[in-house]
Amino acid sequence: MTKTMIVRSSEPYNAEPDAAALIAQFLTPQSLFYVRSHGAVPNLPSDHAIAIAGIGIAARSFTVTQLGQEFPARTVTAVLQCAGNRRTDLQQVAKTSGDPWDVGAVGNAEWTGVRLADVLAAVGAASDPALHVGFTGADDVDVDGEVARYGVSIGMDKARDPDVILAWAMNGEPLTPEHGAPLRLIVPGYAGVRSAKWLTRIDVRDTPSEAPIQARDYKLFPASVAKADADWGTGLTIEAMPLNAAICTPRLGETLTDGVRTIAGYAVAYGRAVSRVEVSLNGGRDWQQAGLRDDPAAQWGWVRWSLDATLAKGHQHLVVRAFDDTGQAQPERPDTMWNFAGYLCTACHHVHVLVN
Ligand SMILES: Nc1nc2c(c(=O)[nH]1)N[C@H]1C(S)=C(S)[C@@H](COP(=O)(O)O)O[C@H]1N2
Ligand SMILES: [Mo]
Repeated sequence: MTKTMIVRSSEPYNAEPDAAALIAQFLTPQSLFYVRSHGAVPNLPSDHAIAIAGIGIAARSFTVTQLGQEFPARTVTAVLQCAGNRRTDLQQVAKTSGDPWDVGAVGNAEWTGVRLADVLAAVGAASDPALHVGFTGADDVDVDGEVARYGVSIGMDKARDPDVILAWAMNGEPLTPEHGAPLRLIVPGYAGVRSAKWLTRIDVRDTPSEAPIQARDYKLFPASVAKADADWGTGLTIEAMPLNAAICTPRLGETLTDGVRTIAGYAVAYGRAVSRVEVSLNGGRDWQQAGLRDDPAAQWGWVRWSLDATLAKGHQHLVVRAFDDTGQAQPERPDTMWNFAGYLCTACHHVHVLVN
């Protein structure tokens, strides 16, 4: 790993890039792409076979090579973001569980593989929207003391979306072991947790996955619920991701010299366009429109934005807010969205700096 990665946990290895390095390019290189693994990285051979089985289908297994031979290749540009991205903003409100991610548990990559829909059709899976498609990884993970294989599921409608892919490459290079080699799922628009790495098994089911990652983790509860009281069946299963934006430069607590400074970051609206991004230099009283560096209509990708602003001396309170194409902006303050697991911090991002 390069020294631009900031390690949030060494075992399992979890790391995010330096925020300025993250937005230096549209496609995030694998070496700068955050790593979020719940257990040890398994070492799978490149000819490892993935089994597909379940309701109404002719069970089969495919190696990555076979998938590439039997189905057309598909490349999708999509953001992958951990539901815990920006958790530190919620941890400033009150303690939460989970790794202290800053703004870097997100990346934008070009993923290549085959459509999950094509593979499901080839084994005869029904298109019934009441069905679920489960995914099992090769890694064992510990969820509150219960150790089990990594397992998640998505609904059949999403599974049949032509942009959901079984991917073997990222930005034109084979996946590295930490990003899921030889094959992972990519579910554009959904929280990173659904994009299972190190796939070993796909199964068509009539219920969501019962694996602890699906059943008792990545659920959103109101602020009034403590972890000890959580009724896992009632929490919101985090799937489709909401509008988010963050300032990547300057960083919280940075000291800058006065004059014209570039304020820059990313915005992501998942399936919607980012209609505008605004920056405030005075804690949210007045707003200026930032320039968008990337195509704001790219369906699953992110938009990097920047604003050259004149900063006066003293403590300055910078804020960013994005709007999507429904005209909706991010909530103003993180304290309105605190939850015990620190998920989905999508509040306007506030960064305090000292200018002298
Ligand atoms: N098998 C497996 N898949 C997994 C995980 C994992 O721990 N094991 N972590 C998930 C989570 S929570 C996220 S945010 C993304 C992170 O993908 P990355 O490490 O390639 O950035 O992978 C998801 N897929
Ligand atoms: Mo995640």
